Amino acid sequence: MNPSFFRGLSLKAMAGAFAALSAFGTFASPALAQGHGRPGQLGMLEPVTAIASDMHDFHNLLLVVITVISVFVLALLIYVMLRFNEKANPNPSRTTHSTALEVAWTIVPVLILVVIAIPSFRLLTHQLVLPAADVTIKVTGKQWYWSYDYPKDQGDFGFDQIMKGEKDLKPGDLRLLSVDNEAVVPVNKVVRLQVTAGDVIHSFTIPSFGVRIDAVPGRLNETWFKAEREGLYYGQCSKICGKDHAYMPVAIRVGSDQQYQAWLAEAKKKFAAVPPSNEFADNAAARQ
Ligand SMILES: [Cu+2]
Repeated sequence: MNPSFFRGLSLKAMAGAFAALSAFGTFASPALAQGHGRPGQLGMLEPVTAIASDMHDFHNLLLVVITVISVFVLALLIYVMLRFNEKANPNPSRTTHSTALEVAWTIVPVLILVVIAIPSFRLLTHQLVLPAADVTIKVTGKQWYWSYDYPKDQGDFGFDQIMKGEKDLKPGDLRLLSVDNEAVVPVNKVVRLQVTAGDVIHSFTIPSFGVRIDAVPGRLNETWFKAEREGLYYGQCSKICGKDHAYMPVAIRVGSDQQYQAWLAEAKKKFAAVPPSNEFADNAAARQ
């Protein structure tokens, strides 16, 4: 499905109209855009891909739906307590069936679920149908770090990404998030991620991209993202994988084409001595 069609539909308008209702509004101001959380921050990290912003719109739509339902049920409960308690209503009605009411309380929830299902399945399709990729990267989760492999057309090298310890932190670094080797990708390009694991199940997650996919030993999972803004984006392993689960952050820098090419040239030399830890899987084979 055409992504602009996907984004253009009324979901955004509906969610936007009700965003004021959202106590955890995700419409952060652009000045606060960054790929990691701030102290005291409410809500989610600012999205930098179409999928991530669609996810936030969907979240806001659901927030409206559940708020309206909860308020409605609460109002009904209060009304019943006040209007039909023993004192106010000493002679209760003997009614046991109301066809109209029963039809209504079946149809209305079905319609609500349909309203939720349409954008939900559209979003899932958008995530699961991979567009033609400009860059493919393989990511391998290990206890307790990530390895990246860039295939032949990108220079044929691989490296490990390990969290910086407290004593290695420099000014500007983030505790528990900064790493020794950031992975770099180009802005506004479709990046296909092939994700697997070398030991136990991990989960590769970058909230700003709307990306979260399990890294499973012996299985190659695929996902994609197209980051629309340059910056340094962080994530963390999101599947309990062992004692250092909390210490295997993900750090991906989105740069311009020139920055990406410059980094590739440098990385090719820097990581030449380190042979790729995993053979790059053939994509066609992986899809079968
Ligand atoms: Cu992990």
